[in-house]
Amino acid sequence: MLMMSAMSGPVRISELVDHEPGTEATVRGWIFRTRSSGKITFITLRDQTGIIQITIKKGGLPDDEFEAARAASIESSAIIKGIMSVDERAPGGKEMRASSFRTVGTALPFPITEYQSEELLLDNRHLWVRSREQNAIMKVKASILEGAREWLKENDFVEVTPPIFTTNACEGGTTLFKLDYFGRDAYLSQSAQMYLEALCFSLGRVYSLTPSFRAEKSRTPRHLAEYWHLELEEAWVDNEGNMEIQEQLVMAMLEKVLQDRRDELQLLGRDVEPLEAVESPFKRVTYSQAVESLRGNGMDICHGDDLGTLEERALTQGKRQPVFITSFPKKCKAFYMKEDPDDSSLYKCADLLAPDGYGEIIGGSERETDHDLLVRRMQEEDILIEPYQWYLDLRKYGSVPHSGFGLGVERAVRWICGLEHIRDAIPFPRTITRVYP
Ligand code: NSS
Repeated sequence: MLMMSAMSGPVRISELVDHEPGTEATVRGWIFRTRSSGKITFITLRDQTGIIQITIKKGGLPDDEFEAARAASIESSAIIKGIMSVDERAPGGKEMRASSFRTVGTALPFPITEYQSEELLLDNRHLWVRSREQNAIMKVKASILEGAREWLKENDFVEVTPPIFTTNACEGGTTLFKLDYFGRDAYLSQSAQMYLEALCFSLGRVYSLTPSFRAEKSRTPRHLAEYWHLELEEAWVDNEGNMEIQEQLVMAMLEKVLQDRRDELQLLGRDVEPLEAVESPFKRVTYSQAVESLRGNGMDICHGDDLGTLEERALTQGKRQPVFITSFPKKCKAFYMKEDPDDSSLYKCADLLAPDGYGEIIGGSERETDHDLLVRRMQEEDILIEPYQWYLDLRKYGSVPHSGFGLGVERAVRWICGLEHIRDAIPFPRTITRVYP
């Protein structure tokens, strides 16, 4: 890590805890809070690592700098030098007594004050991303991805880069964003899966992290129009092996966050105990069993209906562990899934639901490898064959059993951070009502 000596240049606020009282340090950041009374100004400064209280006394620094500090508004940026001292009341038990103050960028009156409507925060998202909550969520998200990438590397997955412009639907046509591609129709990708299927016959085990797009009209706390999709595809792996990979990947993500981001989870008010209690292997429950238990609890669901937000919440509310829902009836799921050899009405697939009501975070399956069966299924479902010709081709040139899945990164962030709404799991959310800023 890049280390900076206390005397030579600015240090990060988190490093100040190591500074003995009486030593000098320079910090730089943005003014989080400020309060003045006559000859003394208190500033709370924030940087990417934390906050520190700074006392600026008239006489302790040149008069023009004292005036600059007094006038500095919330979210102005500044470089401040001072002497560390102990103060029990200050956050972290230490404060700084300023000997020099320089404003770098003055802020106009900040549009976000303490109590704001959700709409105002969303309209000012470009500024709200500076908040401590957003800062913490983004750090947790980065650690989730870091934990995933480390596990993927250790397990020989190769990261690949599929396209976003496509001519075919992966998850059915109803949620596609259509666009004009040099005079032809094209769509924004819903999933990289089909391209990953092609690539896993070259590289064996592949993954991609891409934006995925869903033109869903649903206004739920777990749907975005644009989300980040972590997708894996594995040659020579069946549905059971696919679930084992999911378990390991999710555990690796959790472990990374619990190792590196406890302070952030605490700031978000997330109780870590349920996260620490998560254990693999996760329980497997068939779709039929799930529907039966929902009906037993008085829910109005018929065999053959897909599980929606309410059903998934009911299945996971009060539950401590993630659960796989397996063996969905064909009519609930996409045509590319492998038929169950023991029951041709079912697919060899699984959705992974996060505990405590958070619901689905992963959708996955073994893939159908029988060319003619796929074509027949597509005809039954009125799917045009032509745009999928290349995909069907994969079954003609040395196909092997293979499986894969997609994890909605913001769904995972929502669960791990304990967020009410998925829009807080992404810095610039795109939803049915929002595409600005
Ligand atoms: O539609 S999925 O269930 N499955 C697929 O797209 C497969 N083609 C993935 C694959 O096998 N490679 O979506 C996968 C996950 C799902 O479990 C959610 O976690 C997430 O993608 N997802 C979403 N997150 C946020 N917003 C929306 N609208 C959304 N839709 C799916």
